[in-house]
Amino acid sequence: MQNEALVRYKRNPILLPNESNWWESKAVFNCAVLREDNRIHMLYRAVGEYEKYISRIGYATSTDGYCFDKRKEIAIAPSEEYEKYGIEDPRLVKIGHQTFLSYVVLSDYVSQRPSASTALATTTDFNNYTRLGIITNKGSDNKDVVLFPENISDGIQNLRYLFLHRPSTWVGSKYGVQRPSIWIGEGTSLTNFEKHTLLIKPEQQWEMLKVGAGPPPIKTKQGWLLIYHGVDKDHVYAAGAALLDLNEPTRVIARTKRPILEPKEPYEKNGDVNNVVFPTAAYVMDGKLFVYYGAADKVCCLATVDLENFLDYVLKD
Ligand code: BMA
Repeated sequence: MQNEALVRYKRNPILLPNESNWWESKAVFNCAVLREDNRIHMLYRAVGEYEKYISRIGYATSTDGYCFDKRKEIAIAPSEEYEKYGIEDPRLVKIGHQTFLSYVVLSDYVSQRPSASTALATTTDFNNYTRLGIITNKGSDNKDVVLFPENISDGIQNLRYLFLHRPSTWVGSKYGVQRPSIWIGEGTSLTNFEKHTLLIKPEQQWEMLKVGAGPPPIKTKQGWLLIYHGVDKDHVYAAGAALLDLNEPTRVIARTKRPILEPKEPYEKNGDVNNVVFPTAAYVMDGKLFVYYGAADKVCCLATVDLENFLDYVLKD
């Protein structure tokens, strides 16, 4: 396999800011995508000014996964006190028949200083969204929260809900990790995760500063496929991948040593935040893995790869 495991779509970026639509005039990036039958739904983060830098969420739809049509109106605007400074980086997942959206909120929910938490909402039609509130622990400065698309049985008791999260304040000897890392949370309901296990911490140079989950994990024969981002000492954001045990996802089976994607193209190197590839959505269609990522906090992009080849690569790297 070549240097990077993922192959960029030739016609990237797939989504650009729209100068004539005020709320998405500056940047559209870090999208959530959900594939349902013949329709692909996308929710993306949009910025329309740099003074307050408040993010809103837009909606787009596609039939092939490459070409998306944006809806003109805002899909979700901050309305709750805890969303006061914006809603960012949505992630979509379907559990059973229900569609869930986890998203970062910036507010002074924790202190006078805006800090990050993650909230949850549901939707049945991508027009109306029911808010379920904040699901991360108070004070954990928590982003990159993704739910597993199904519950896992512990073999004895009830089904467990699982999610991945990145509590930035959970560092130091008490937590057994020196840098913000990916944790796996388990709970009996989606709004109450009581058990937390450290899953992935920085190991390679390219992820030395911190790591965070990307898209919700994808179930494959070889395990749960997790794509994540890592940040190096120069604040370059690159992507890696790991496989988690299907029955016991707290167990990491494999993990790439090298980035599967790193900033190379001009649209990844130059934008509102330079040198960023930030994967936030993925699915498999006809044996092909589609990975959507934000580039330089400015635009949405796509990279693909044959799933079987990619899984072999993750197991070998
Ligand atoms: C992270 C998040 C993302 C952003 C990335 C790179 O902390 O804020 O929304 O894309 O930084 O700036």
